[in-house]
Amino acid sequence: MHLPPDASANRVPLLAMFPKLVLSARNRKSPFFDGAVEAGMTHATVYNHMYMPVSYGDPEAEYKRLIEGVAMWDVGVERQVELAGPDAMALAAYLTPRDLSKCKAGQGKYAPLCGFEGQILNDPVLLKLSEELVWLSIADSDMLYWAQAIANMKGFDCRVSEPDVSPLAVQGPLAVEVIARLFGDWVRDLKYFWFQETELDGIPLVLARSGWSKQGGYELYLRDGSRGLELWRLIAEAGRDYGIGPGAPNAVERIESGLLSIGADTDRDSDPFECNLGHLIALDREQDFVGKQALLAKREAGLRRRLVGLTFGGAPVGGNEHPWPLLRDGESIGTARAAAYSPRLATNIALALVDCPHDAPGTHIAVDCLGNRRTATATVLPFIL
Ligand code: THG
Repeated sequence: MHLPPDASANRVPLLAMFPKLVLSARNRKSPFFDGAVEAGMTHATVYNHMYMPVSYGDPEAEYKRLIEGVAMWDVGVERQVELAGPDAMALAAYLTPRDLSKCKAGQGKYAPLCGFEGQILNDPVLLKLSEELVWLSIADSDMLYWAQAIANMKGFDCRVSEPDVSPLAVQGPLAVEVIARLFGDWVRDLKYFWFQETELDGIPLVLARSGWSKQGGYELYLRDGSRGLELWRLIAEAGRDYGIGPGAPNAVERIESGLLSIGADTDRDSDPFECNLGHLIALDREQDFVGKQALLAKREAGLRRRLVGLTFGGAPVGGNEHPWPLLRDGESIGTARAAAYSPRLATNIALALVDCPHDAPGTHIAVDCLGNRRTATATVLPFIL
């Protein structure tokens, strides 16, 4: 887990020099905000018009906790778009290209949402609470307005709103121990992406086996925003014997694992095929859904670019503030969207949108990291299974 000597200097330098961002009423705080401040939050970003902690000042310790122990994350920014009414599932099925016909109550599904041009708008986790109640746990874009507009214009009998629900993630190989201590051994049998409505000291929750890492874990969907600090402290207390500490959706681990970050890895006209989500797009479904015609045409036309992995040497990179240009024989062939130094692979890695046919594994590609050229090699994703 040791980084080369110049790594720490490279990790958050630009953020440290940047002018301060100001908090204001236009962006909301999560119910866990005070808990995160109490735990020593040092860096935050804005996501779904809310503040999301991204670091507590020690990125190496935060990574290590996620890979070897257990971490708790304020992911209250993952807002829910609630579909409530007799047509809740019909609306959900019209919003996503994924086939939901076998989705049971109590089950979650990763369900990308596309626009009419077949472009990805968001990639929520869908939770089917009942036949008449669905949550779309969204990534960073305004799907509430989108779902309201579609529901109204198509006449679905369904109310679309944002409920008072905020997820807190507990991630890492020891997450199961912390959650079992709090809720009992039944949580060990909860299947990946399934969930259960429950409570903790009277705090209403949905407990799901999910989360934006490949290290295993749970998400607690808090259903009463006034009790965020109380829940945060209960988790911290129960996790103490397991060395729990604060963390955040981890930029390094998620690149290693190839988990998609909409808006970072994609641009406005990215489609699910180029993002390696083609297996989730059920084009042979009988029902119509938003983007179906465009996606059929895209499938016919074939890929124009693809999200691939890149590995490259040189000094460890501390992340990128904007996409880095990619070149081959002096010609632009795409962008590296998200870059990091991987301690487990002991090399720099990136997720990159690369024009075909330069996406073939083994292709050598020049990456322009802030004017500093490195030679990268294209690889298949994920970097680490
Ligand atoms: N949890 C909750 N809401 C969320 C996220 C989350 N909303 C926004 C964001 N994350 C959505 N993005 C993803 C991206 C990938 C996965 C989950 C959410 C994921 N993918 C698995 C994979 O790629 O291996 C499984 C996908 C599948 O079913 O095929 O887990 O984290 N509440």
